[in-house]
Amino acid sequence: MKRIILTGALGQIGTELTVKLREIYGEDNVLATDIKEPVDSPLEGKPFETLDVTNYEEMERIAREFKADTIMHLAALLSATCEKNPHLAWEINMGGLVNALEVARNLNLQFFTPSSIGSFGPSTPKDQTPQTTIQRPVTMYGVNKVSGELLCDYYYEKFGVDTRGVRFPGLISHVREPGGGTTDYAVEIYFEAVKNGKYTSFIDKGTFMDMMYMDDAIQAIIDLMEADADKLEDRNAFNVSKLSFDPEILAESIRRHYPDFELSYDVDPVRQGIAESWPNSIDSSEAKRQWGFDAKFDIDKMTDTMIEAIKKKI
Ligand code: VAH
Repeated sequence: MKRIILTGALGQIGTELTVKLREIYGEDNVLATDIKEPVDSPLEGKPFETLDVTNYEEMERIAREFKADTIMHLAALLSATCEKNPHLAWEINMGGLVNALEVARNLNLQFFTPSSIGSFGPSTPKDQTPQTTIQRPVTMYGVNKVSGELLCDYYYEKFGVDTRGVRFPGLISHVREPGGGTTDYAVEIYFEAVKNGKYTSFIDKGTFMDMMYMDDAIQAIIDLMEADADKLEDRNAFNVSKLSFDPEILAESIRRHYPDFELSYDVDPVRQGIAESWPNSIDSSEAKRQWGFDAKFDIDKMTDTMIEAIKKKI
C-alpha cells in the first residue's frame, strides 16, 4: 500500500482509519472521500474529495487522478438504518461495493472492505461461531454483507483482484460516534455515563454481542492489508473480535469509574430482533493463524480509555 483512497472516510471507522493511515503512509498519500465535506472532523483541511459511491465514473476518475494503488471501501448504511429503508440500503451497500470492486479491477488496486457479524443469522451456531459456517441472515444489512463477502471472493478468484476483508463486531469509539447501528448502545452508554450518570439501553439485558475497541479494529485492517499474500488461505470475511458482553457487564465496567451509574431499559424491538439474530461470540482463530490478528483492549482498558477521552471531549 502506498497511495490509498478511502470511501466513507467520515464514518465511524473511516475517520480513525484515515488519521492512522496518514500517520503511517504520509498525509498526501491518503485521499479521504465521502458524500459530504468534513465539518468538525479531524479530516477537515486535509486531502479530501466529495464522492457518491453510486457514481462509478466519478469514483474511477478520482482514484485514477490520485494514482491510488489501494482502495478501502467503507461507505455503507448500518443494520438498523437498512431495516428502515432496505431498497436504499441495497442501492448504496451493493451498488457502492460493485463500483469499488470495478475500480479496483480496472485500475489494478488492492482492495479492502469490512463485513460484519451481521452476516450471520439465527441458524448460525451462536457461541464461538466459526469463520466458515451457516450464513442465513434475516436483515437487509446481513444480506448485503454475505453478498459482499461472496462478491469479493469472486473478484479475487475470477479477476485476480487482491481483495481482503474482515467481519467486524460492534466497534466502540469516541472520535466519531456510529449512526444507525444495532451495537451503538455500547458507545452511547459511555457518553451518557460521563454526561448524566445514567443510560437507558435499547438492547435488553442478557443480549450478548461481539465488540471491539476501534484501535484494535484499525490495527487489524492494516495488519491484514500488509500481510504476505502467500500466507492467506482465505481472503475476505475473517472473523475478528475481542470482547463479548451484554449491557449489564458493560455497566459493571463503567461502575469502576461511576459507582452510582444507573442502567435502565427501553428495548427497541427492531434492533433487539437484529441483535438476537447475531452470534453471542465469534471465533477469531483463523485471523490469528493466517495473519497474526491480535487485539489489545479488554473491557476495562476500553472503558478507562473511553471515559478519559469523553471527559476531555465534553
Ligand atoms: C451495526 N455497528 O450495528 C454495526 C456493526 C456488528 C455491528 O455491523 O450495524
